[in-house]
Amino acid sequence: MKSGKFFFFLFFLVVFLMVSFSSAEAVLVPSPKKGVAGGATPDTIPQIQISWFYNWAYIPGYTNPNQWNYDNWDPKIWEKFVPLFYGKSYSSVESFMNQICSKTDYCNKGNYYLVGNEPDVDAEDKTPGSTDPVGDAVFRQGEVVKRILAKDPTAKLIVLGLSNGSDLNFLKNFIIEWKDKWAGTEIASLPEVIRGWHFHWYFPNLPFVCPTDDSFLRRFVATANEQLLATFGKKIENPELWITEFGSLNRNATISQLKGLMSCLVPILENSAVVSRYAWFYHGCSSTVHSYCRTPWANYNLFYPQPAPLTISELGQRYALFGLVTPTPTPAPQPAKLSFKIKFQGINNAAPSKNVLVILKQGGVEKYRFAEVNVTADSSGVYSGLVENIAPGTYDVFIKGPIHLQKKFPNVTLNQGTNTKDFSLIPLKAGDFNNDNILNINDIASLLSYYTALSSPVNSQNQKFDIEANGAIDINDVSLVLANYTQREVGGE
Ligand SMILES: [Ca+2]
Ligand SMILES: [Ca+2]
Repeated sequence: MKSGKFFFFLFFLVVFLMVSFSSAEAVLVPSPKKGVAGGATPDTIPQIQISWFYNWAYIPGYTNPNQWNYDNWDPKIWEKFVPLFYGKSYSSVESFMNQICSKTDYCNKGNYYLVGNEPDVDAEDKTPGSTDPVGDAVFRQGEVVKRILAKDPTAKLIVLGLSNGSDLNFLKNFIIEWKDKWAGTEIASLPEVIRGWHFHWYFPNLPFVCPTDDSFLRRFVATANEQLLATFGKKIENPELWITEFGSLNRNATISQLKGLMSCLVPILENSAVVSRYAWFYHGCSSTVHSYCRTPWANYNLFYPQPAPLTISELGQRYALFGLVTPTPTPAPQPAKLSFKIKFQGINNAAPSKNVLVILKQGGVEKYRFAEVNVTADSSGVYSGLVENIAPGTYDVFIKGPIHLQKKFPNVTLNQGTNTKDFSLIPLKAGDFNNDNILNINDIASLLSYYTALSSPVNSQNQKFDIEANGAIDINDVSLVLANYTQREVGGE
């Protein structure tokens, strides 16, 4: 082989090996922490490989950035979206919540809401010229929190949204002033009302100096808990920290520098034990509407600013490769078991075991039929049995004894694993000797044919007519059945 051909061969061999090795690896998925600030869509989410996004409370695509409108939202978006409420927009939170709760499945599911966006920055959440931004934030974010909780008491609230996590005085004063401002109200105890904090982490100066660890982030969380403890006497257990914007808005930064910043920050955020989520700023959007979109895309957008459909930028392609993890296999749902107790009319002792029929229905449709379920009695005649391998859910349970009419136990919820249900309060009615689930003259006639003496000893022929299982066919057996025979035909349930 000439050397030229050999290298050609070697080249293809290497390519072949790379392809085979990479295809053998498990497909990676975005970590649950990884997100983006901005209006992601079902089209752009898989391109940048994110698990969540938020967008300052208006619709993706920014057709009208000042209006909430979830009418046209793909329901899938709610698996990734977290609403954010500006403090300054607190008066419209109620109508926003009405839309979320009436048009989506997000409400009252223990989902997250972000509160506040840069209360320390003029024209963001800070009124320009305000002399008391902390007091303003305490008041406005408190008003937001109250309105969210009024519609969704299960809401997990992530508050504050400072533009810079090094402003620990703002954080401390926010906690102190919250106590003064909201004392005696339903949101008085800040550590019990919120789940955690969010802030932004920006690197404005070139060249970027990459932090070596997450100490900056841990300091914020530790300071928050120290101040909560000092002010309220309690802290938040495992408080969440969301970095709701990170990156650089330096317009002189090259793509290469921004990629470098990304390469440095994403692993720190991903590996930090105190960080719950992070979101790169900025997703990218239509060039015609939002001011962010009109800046040169190379600064920080993950998608070129242009009308939809958006095209992923070089930076977006880079972000897609970060923060990927091996998917944790979702455990197969464990089936349900139903361990039940049941009582048969007439039996109050440790009578012999029986085989019963157990049927499970949903909406009148039979889902499971267990033809011969062995049940055994305790000393007071309460029988126990078990049926297994049932998909968790809510069922109507029907149980029929060999000589007892079928009984319905409605709306029995079965969860994964063993479910213990006591159906023994009302016994199954005796007397269906031919096991057709109807008590009628045929059953009465056959019983009477064996009731030939005041007390006939039980043998293999007549045993089933000894309802009480006391060893004899007697007046007690007959009177039980006759008492049940209230009409021409008594059917099981
Ligand atoms: Ca019958
Ligand atoms: Ca008897």
